[in-house]
Amino acid sequence: MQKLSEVEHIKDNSDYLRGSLNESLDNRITGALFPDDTNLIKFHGSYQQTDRDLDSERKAQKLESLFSFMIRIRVPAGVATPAQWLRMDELSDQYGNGTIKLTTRQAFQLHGIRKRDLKATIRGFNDVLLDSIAGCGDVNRNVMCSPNPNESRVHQAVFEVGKAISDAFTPQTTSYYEIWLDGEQVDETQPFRTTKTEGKDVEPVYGKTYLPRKFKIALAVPPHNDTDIFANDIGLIAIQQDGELIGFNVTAGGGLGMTFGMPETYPRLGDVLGFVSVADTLAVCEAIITTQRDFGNRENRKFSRLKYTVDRMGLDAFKAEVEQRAGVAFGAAQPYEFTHNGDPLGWKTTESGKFNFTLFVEGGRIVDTPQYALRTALRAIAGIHDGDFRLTGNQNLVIGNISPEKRPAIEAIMEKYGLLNTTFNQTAMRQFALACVALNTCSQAFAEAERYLPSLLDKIDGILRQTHLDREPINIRMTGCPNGCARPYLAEIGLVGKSPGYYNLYLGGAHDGSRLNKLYLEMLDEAAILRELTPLLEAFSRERTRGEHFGDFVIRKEIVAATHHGLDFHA
Ligand code: SRM
Ligand code: SF4
Repeated sequence: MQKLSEVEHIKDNSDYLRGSLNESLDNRITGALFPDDTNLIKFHGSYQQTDRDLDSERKAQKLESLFSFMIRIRVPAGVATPAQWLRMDELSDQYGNGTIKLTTRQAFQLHGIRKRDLKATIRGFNDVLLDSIAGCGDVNRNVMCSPNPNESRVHQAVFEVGKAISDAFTPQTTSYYEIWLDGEQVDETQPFRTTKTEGKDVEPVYGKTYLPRKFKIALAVPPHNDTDIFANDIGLIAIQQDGELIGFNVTAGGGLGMTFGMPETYPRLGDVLGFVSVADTLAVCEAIITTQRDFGNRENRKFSRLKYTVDRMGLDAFKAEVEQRAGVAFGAAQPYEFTHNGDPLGWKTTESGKFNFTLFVEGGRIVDTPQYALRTALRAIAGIHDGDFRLTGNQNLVIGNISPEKRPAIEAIMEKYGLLNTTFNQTAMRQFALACVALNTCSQAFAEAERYLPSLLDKIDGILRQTHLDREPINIRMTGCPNGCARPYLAEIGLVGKSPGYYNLYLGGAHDGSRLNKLYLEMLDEAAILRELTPLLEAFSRERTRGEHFGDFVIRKEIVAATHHGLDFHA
């Protein structure tokens, strides 16, 4: 019998995620919630945070920390309408810190919202049919999908499967509507469905204690691994025949978080279980989710992710359990090839003769600065756009489905505000770079990431130009802690914050996201990072074989050993 963790008791006693959230929200004495509710609000898509830049100053003045909330708004498969974009833009000013964050899982985040404004903010995006249920918490999160659904018929079909998965595994509790919108589900046009039986909430898939831990699903259409499917609890690799989607190779057990000093925790790539048809996909996903629900560790949250369940059960036993629950036998995995895990930037024509423009967004942050009025530009585009917006899994933005009639006007706005210049005139490494939020809002951050990486890249750009590697797409990713939110362990160059100003350097990830990297050196400051990277990049430029990627080069040269499984990550 497992000794359940504290969070399990909080979920169990919460009456389907209500807890005392209403009382917490009404309490005017503090800007914070009651402690248990800080856990429950995650399931509603929000985190209580403090402004870490101000924490010590406020403490010195014996003031309460400056509490505010981050809200993560789900955007299934990353597709948003211009009206939704405009509303996010408006809410970020009205209640947030004037910025919108495009996350590494194709969602929106608003930061800096005061407790008193939470309801108004949620109402604000509910009006345009967006919600934040399951943005965070021990449930299936925002489902990721290759962000160009209209690029081909297969993309469109994969997008439909992604939507169906998202709908099937959205929590069904009425508490979200009750707490934030003062009622139960208003009508069936609302963003997600709720279920009651005999007047009581039910969660047909999750049960009242939901999953042991967060759960993530992504779909990808080869050759683009732009959703980094191997980092997900479930990954679905689209398999096509004669231009039609026939099914998916299913992966299970991916996840990247680890804790420094605890080698029993490790990043792990999903294993390919086998092939399933489109018709069986939902049943197989449900079987994986319920296997994790019933077999996952509910005692110690450090070991609760599916990756540890798979390694504890053994892959064969896990697969057999899934097949038995789904009533589906996996077929042999079908051949596929990924070539990269970044976003191809710039213009693309869709099969129906419209246009997609993938815009580079540094750190995924939509903000106006004196030099670059990105938020203003996108507001202007949303005001006239007749297509949609697709958030990518690499913190970029596709202005999608632009009609030939609208393209000149949209292009003129992009030209006026410098969007074309930012997208095209960068080193390829910067275009591929990812950085997590880290300071000043993330409670877990040991070091800077999003606020610092651009200035580090300014210096690395110099080395790239000298070594003629400025057009070489080497992927670099930085996080402020080992949790892995910018997927640094899948990067060719991974930098993971250890303490303020110091990073561990990981090398040897595959360019297509199919191999983890390995720790090369610990506790490097900026000078040391540049000192270490310079000779490696020089050697790469001189000695690489034709078409060889940097991640493969450092392994061939035995600078680091290849990591074949999460269990070897620390070896
Ligand atoms: Fe993450 C926790 C931000 C993608 C692994 N993540 C957090 C929190 C909520 C910090 C916290 O627990 O207090 C961060 C909020 C910071 C802030 O101020 O906004 C945070 N994670 C993010 C985002 C916004 C990073 C970004 O810059 O884009 C991404 C939001 C995605 C979304 O829309 O849902 C984000 N996080 C990821 C990913 C990447 C992915 O899913 O592809 C990972 C690695 C994959 C994985 O899940 O293993 C990731 N985040 C974590 C973990 C480690 C989980 C683990 O198994 O150990 C934590 C900490 C935790 O869960 O205890 C975490
Ligand atoms: Fe915060 Fe760490 Fe995630 Fe970065 S990787 S957002 S520092 S939890």
